[in-house]
Amino acid sequence: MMDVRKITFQQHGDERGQLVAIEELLDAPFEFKRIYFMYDTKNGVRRGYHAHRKLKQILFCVHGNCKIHVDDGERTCEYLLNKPYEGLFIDGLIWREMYDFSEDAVLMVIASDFYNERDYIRDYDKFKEVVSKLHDTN
Ligand code: T46
Repeated sequence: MMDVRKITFQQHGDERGQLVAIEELLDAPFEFKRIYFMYDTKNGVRRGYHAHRKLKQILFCVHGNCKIHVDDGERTCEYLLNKPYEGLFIDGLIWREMYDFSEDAVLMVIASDFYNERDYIRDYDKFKEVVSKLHDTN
């Protein structure tokens, strides 16, 4: 089963506008160590093209919109992120690609761990191999 799902976070709205707060283990289903964001993404760019071995993340398009393609080695799914209070939770061994960024898109990610290149699988065939080994042992 693909462990990817949208999470709708509580909006603390009042007459001044909106505020969203994310606390680890309460609003997000993991502890987090890192935040990063991408913006000024050029027209037509598609990025990602990797899976993670262990990392858990939530992706938010806090401004503008973009799409996320996810693949667990058996099936694929596409998600549109276009609300600042909605996040896409992606657990570990999922191939992901981000695309169709609007000009004003800011894609923010909270991650369960520090940046570690060894956690990345950047080759699709290798990803499929790791997934099938995992299925064989389960
Ligand atoms: C992911 C998707 C959604 C760092 O130095 N620290 C960091 O924390 C990150 C994320 C990246 N970098 C450096 C590494 C590269 O030189 O920033 C550059 C761009 O990173 P990358 O090509 O990995 O970016 P994307 O858009 O392909 O993927 C990123 C995340 O790396 C990845 O974990 O799941 O966003």
